Amino acid sequence: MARRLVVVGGDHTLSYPVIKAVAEKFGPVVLVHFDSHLDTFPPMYGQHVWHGAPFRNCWEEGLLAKDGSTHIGIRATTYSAEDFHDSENMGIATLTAEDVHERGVPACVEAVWNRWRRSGNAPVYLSVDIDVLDPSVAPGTGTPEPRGSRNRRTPTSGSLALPLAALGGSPAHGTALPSGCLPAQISFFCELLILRSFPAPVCSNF
Ligand SMILES: [Mn+2]
Repeated sequence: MARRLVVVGGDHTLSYPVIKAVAEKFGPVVLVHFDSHLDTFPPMYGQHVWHGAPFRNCWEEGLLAKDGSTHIGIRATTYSAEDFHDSENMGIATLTAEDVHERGVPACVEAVWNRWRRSGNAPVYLSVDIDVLDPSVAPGTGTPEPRGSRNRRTPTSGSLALPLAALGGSPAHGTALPSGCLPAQISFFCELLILRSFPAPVCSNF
């Protein structure tokens, strides 16, 4: 039976120590990363560890599998022309929000799955940043980005409805925190991935 670790809460800085702990036990992880931002950015104001850099921190320490990781839902402005290039060099492919919209969820799941297979059964770290959703349905975040996913999909079963209901942003940044039904499209996406049963630890950071 697959071993699973679920981490709820915190900002993305948290993914760095969690992946470090997982990779030390199970080996380098494949990242399945839902976010409007890459979060592979270089140091900001001299700060090496910050919420925009967890996956760079991991890559620098060899905690990510050399290939097979994917960002999903990316649409935010980047800081430099090098940002996508950097991320690609870390072995992480990008499905933008536009890609998901144009190609559809099942095709994107297939792409993520096929990329994971290239890793040779690496453990999977699945991370969902609330700002992957459109701020019209999930405004409670410090880094809202327009043109995100809304509420177009209905989950096919309830298996992920509970953890996703716990999704929350920053109360200081909005009063209308997402309810359990709003992250439905991500739920659908995650379910398709998890129901295919990655034969390896799946770690989630919502
Ligand atoms: Mn983000």
